[in-house]
Amino acid sequence: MKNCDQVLTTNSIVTHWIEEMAALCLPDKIVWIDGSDEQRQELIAEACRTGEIIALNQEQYPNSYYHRTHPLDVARVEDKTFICCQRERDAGATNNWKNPEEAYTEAANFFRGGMRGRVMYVVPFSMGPVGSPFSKIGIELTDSIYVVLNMMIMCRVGKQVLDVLGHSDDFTRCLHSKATLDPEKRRILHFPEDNTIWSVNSGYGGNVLLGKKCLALRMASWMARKEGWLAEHMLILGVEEPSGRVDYVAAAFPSACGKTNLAMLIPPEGLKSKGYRIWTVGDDIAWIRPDTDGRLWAINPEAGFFGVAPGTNSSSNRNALLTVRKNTIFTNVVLGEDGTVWWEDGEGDPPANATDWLGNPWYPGKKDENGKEILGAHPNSRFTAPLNQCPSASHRMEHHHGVPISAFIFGGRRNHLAPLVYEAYSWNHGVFVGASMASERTSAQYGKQGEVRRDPFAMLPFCGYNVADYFKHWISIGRSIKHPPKIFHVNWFRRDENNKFLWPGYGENLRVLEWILQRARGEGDAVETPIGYIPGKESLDMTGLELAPETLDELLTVNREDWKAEADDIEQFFDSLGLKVPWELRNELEALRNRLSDDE
Ligand code: OXD
Ligand code: MN
Repeated sequence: MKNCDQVLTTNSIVTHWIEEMAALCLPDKIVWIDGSDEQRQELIAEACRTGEIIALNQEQYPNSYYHRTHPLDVARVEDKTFICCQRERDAGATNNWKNPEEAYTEAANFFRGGMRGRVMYVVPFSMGPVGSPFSKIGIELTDSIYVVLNMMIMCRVGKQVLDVLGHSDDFTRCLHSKATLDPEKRRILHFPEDNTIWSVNSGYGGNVLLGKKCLALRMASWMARKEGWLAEHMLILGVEEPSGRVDYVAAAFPSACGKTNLAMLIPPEGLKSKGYRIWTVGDDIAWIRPDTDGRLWAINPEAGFFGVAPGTNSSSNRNALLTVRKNTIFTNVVLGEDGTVWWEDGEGDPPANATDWLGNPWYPGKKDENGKEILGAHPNSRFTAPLNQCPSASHRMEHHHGVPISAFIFGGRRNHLAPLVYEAYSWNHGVFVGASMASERTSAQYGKQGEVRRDPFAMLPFCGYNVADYFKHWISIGRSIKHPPKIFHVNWFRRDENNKFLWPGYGENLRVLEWILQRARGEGDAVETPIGYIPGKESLDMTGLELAPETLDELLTVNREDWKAEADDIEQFFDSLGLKVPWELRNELEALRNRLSDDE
């Protein structure tokens, strides 16, 4: 291999592909990432020298660094993200589609010569424990040390991955170049038929850490359908009961619903003193397979957290704060002259002589020329930190078969409609609940306040194939296993007539998880409603929580008129997905309508 000191594999499929990509991008040099700490330190030194990253105060944040992205490159770009497969209908109504030949040709122009004067790093990575039958291998070629360092936290990276790959061609070919960072020429392209991902002209996490959303969700969902498993946008956590028994749940929520907080939940005093504990397996992605015991088993394919910083504080998520004290990369937060970091709605006061995410001098309350407050940290600023540093990290993280799932939980932000929790009547009803998941926009978000955005299974931007086929796949998985988990829906965000949240949330959510797990075991008290089972009176453990009985009643109310309107809206949504929406879900919609009209 030209301009390369050391090649870490004799797999000629790998080396030919790298040579081909190098001939396109024209890097000055090729460097293989072996996963050693020694090489990592060299990369850190190089990136500090060029200013790509800045060393933080090493006493307060050992081995931690700071990075700013380009101001126009701060989030995932759904309008520049494409599924490139032969038939447009395989991408479905919710994905952008491109013909693969056209996509390659256009993007090759953006990649061509883009690594001149740069190094191309070869990052072999495993999603899931190295060598586990659940895991998938990828190799990312990138011209960004920031990407390499993040990948080394988010996945298992290094020579041992190539050893497991051996001479196989079963790896995802991931090509990334910052190129010129031109937003117009930004493309995030998935070629599921070629096991290939191309990402160009971005340096922001979700677009460039190709193991995460691109491989572990979009590509993996395509593979999972073919191979009979599920790749889901779900956290996984274990609830340890006073008896020592641990049961695991997997939960899907749209962005901005506190997934990371729930994954690291700290039990409230009343339940902690009884002996409850939470074990974090993952905060974002779950790969789930049927096993011979008739149950579904899940791993978290990632090894780290790429979490949103603003709003993370000791009451919302103390475990996250404890996780990011070392070996962490902070992106687009406030940087103090003393090498400390800060973000809005975080902990303590901002540092003196700070600079904001754009690199400008910044102090709290700073206003722009129109009198509008300037935020110090970008709302989508992030921390990247190793999962095993989390105080609640599960010891089963490295287990090759993962954990058995007892319940699936879907959720969203609904101001008035959905009760605190309800249980689906059956697997297919649960799939219907997942398929019709939605959040209402809050004032801080895009679009009109209160407008409902459907986000089936929280997979809208991440399902790598026709979402209607994806619903069908869920239905068939349920049919194929002996002990399907029960399915629930939660809403932590219900408000009263004064627009105040009715439920305290955070650690108190464990009270709801407790009921869910009782129900999953066939215990616990429940009441039938038209939308599903809700907790019976006194079946939620309220030890240590002051909540007026009327508030709990309000939290569990099901308003038939509101739900009839919801059913109409779900029908419209299904219609928008084309003709392939499974009849089983149409039946569930009909059954819901019938239950809503019964006994009125
Ligand atoms: C994420 C997301 O960044 O879901 O995890 O948007
Ligand atoms: Mn996510």
